[in-house]
Amino acid sequence: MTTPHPALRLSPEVAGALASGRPVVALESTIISHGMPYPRNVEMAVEVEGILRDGGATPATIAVLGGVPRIGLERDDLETLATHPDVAKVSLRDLPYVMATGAHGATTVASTMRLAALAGIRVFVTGGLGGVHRGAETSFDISADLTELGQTDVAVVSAGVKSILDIGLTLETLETLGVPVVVHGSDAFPSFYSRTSDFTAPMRLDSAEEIAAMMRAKWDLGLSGAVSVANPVPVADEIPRDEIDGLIATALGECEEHGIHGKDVTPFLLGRIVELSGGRSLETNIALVRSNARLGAALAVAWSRGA
Ligand code: PSU
Ligand code: MN
Repeated sequence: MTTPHPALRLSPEVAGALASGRPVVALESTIISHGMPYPRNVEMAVEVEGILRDGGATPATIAVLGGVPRIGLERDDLETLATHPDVAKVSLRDLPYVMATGAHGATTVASTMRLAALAGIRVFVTGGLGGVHRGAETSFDISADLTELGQTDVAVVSAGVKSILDIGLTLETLETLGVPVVVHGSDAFPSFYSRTSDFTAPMRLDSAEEIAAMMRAKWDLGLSGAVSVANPVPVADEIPRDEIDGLIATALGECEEHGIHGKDVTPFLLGRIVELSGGRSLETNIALVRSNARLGAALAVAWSRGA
């Protein structure tokens, strides 16, 4: 096992599970603080930890609290992340700042991946990845999630890439960065709210065991970086593309009108899509995180069997 980096504070439960080689799954916290409204955000966070436990894995929600990177949180910590007015959205470059200033920070996919890897965790469950934004040819808005996927050895389970982003350019960038993109149980690349997109699955595997074998093959060869696992939203919870695309277009237009840019773009768009859909997109978002947690637990179990 990897010795956790000394700057991290692991909960006793997570430390114990890692030390004895039991399955552990990392969870991000930006989805709590900046991705969903209260109280659904904290309810989701607690529920997803329960799903991981039921699936045989120890949950390790990751955030920076009072300047300390924490791996594995208590209920009170989740409540703080869900309600505190000054929780920064912390991507990789923000980590040193929140640590030096003793602030609270909710970690994105990029920073959660890095902290998970520093703790020795290899499986991470989230909702949606950041990527190349539409119009990136002029805005240069490309999420640091992508560069981190290119360099840190963690399997990241998501529901694909939403069409607030340029899905095609995001997939091209992942290819350039050497990140395998494997779709679980489907021939289509999923677009978060919907099971399909205009793109086919770059790779397909139908079981957690096969995905774990791919992780092992990649890292045994010394190929660094993530394995991106895209898990399509369950059929019953999907919002058809023609319905969600109109709402996304409206939200994107408003984003431009208000001159919103940088790290505020994704939270703004997610919040507006929840409002414009009358709350339906939030229910879909929660359903897909639940489904990702079920797959992530199975993947962590398969990984720890062979590790
Ligand atoms: N997509 C979602 N919900 C989220 C995010 C993305 O459906 O909460 C968050 C994740 O934490 C992701 C981050 O890592 O937004 C990407 O932000 P940016 O585009 O600023 O890098
Ligand atoms: Mn950005």
